[in-house]
Amino acid sequence: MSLESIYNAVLSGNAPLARTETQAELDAGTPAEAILNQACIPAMAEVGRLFEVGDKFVPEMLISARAMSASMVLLKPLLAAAGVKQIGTVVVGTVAGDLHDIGKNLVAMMLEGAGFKIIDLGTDVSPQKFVDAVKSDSPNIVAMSALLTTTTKSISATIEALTEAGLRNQVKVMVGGAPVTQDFADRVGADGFAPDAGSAARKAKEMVAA
Ligand code: B1M
Repeated sequence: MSLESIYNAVLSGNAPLARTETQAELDAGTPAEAILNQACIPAMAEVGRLFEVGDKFVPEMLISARAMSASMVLLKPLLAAAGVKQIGTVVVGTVAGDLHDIGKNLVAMMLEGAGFKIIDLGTDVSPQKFVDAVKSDSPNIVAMSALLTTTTKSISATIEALTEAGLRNQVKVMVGGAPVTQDFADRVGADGFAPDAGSAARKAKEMVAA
């Protein structure tokens, strides 16, 4: 039992082992944040590196993602503190054309823990679906995640759709994901950018307070 065994379980895509090792580590008193930041996230980064150099393929990325999710089931209730006073509503989604949801789920979890009500639209969310959610749920923030260089253009398409629908002034837009930068956020006219889930929660609080 160690952070290394969780790392190895996620890296090798062994979901049952990831779950039992995570439980054992939690029982031993390791904080959920340490398991997430020192085992699960580095393992997924290594999966990505191995994919890049041709040593792992899409099905292996998928089984590693499932193993990370098995660990997340146990970490989620500990990361998102219960009973926090609600400070706003955030519509969250991974943009059109993009199926990556682990980072988006983490961001949603941290926002929930910070006191936001979360409306999670899932993955491959079209600009129209974001527009419809803003109309029906009047969120304070629309939070878009993109993991592919090619799908960052869906972020700008969604911002344009919000503008065309006359909703852009009613809602703040926060963006993030591996290929997204502060410079990109500025260029597409987003109100906020965060490089990781923890800073996304801080940024969202700043945005509603502003
Ligand atoms: Co894909 N994939 N993938 N993949 N995948 C990447 C992203 C890639 C970098 C791998 C690589 O080449 N090294 C590469 C993208 C290259 C690029 O465009 N620059 C890639 C590719 C190419 C692809 C496919 C095209 C492969 C193919 O089919 N040939 C394909 C595309 C499918 C599609 O979406 N249409 C594909 C498919 C998949 C799987 C389905 C197999 C699986 C996803 C499963 C799932 O999500 N349920 C998968 C995986 C697992 C990955 C890697 C290995 C891991 C992603 C992940 O979960 N990371 C990834 C490599 C990598 O990232 N190093 C890769 C862990 C997660 C916690 O981090 O998502 O970055 P991340 O989220 C962070 C921050 O980015 C930030 O906070 C999070 C937590 O701190 N953040 C936000 C995220 N959203 C935010 C929003 C915010 C703020 C912060 O505000 C709103």
